[in-house]
Amino acid sequence: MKLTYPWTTLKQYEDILFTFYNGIAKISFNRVDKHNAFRPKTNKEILDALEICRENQEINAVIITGEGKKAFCSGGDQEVKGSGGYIDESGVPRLNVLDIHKKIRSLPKPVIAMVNGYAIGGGHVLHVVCDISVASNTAIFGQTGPKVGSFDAGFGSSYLARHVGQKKAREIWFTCYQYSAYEALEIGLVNYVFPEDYLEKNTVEMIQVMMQRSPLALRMLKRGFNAELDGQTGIMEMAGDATLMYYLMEEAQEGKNAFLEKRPPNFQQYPKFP
Ligand code: S0N
Repeated sequence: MKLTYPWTTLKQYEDILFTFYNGIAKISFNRVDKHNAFRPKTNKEILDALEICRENQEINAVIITGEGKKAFCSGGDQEVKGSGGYIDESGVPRLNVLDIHKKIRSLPKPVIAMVNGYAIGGGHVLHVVCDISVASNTAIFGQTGPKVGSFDAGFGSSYLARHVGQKKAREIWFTCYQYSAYEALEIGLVNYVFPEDYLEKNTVEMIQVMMQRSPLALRMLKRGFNAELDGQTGIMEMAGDATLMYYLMEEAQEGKNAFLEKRPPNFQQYPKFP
């Protein structure tokens, strides 16, 4: 029997569930009849939920998962794929899953992919961009792009190669093979494999350990891990957080106070660490 927690709804959506338990937000794809494939609306809802995760002080970490027993996410909904992207209600083709990749990497809190079944295509890329991936023993991983007429040459390939190495990443994309949870574990694609019924329990317990650590330390570590791959954007994110910490120091307060008090600032009173 699946062990779960008393999650409460944070906000109602059509394509996802967005729930909360004990400092953790959970975003679940809820398109079970399509193996949790995403359409533009799904991605828009996830972007909204992730923004709430960023702003809400009670949320320390985020789980991304899929409803049902079969799929985490099977990627872009092939039924709404047009030329130029996935067609939304307005008829405009979009590739807005890329905004989710950026948002997950930018979110100053840990994001954990809890892979409960198929993580395929764009669904596979989603777990790749998360900070940590845990899988049930029933999970199946793989890309399908070159089989169905798409590819992700962004994080879906470059960051994947950082996890599993260049040769394996090319194999994953060029062949579109599918990999079991234990194969994924062996090649460094996931952090842990748990029995299906214990997936949520063990994931939450792992996050509870992270929640005992300093949030600002985790935030700066995430920035550091990202900066190396993200170039100037990654440096900007890390620099932004360095500025945040500087603002918290008396030395920075002195500059502002001196300006408001119409006096020269006295920065010499603060230590210069060697
Ligand atoms: C997952 C698979 C292997 C499972 O096979 P299984 O168990 O045999 O189940 P099925 O009978 O195939 O599926 C059950 C029902 O679910 C529907 N369904 C499954 N996947 C999708 C899907 N992606 N879109 C729409 N419907 C889906 C099935 O049709 C079936 O429904 P019924 O019962 O009514 O027939 C297998 O399902 C599979 O291979 N699925 C397709 C996986 C796939 O190719 N996904 C798309 C991959 N491409 C992307 O994700 C594109 C990513 C992308 O677009 C992108 C790239 C770069 C930059 C940006 C983007 C972007 O997305 O914006």
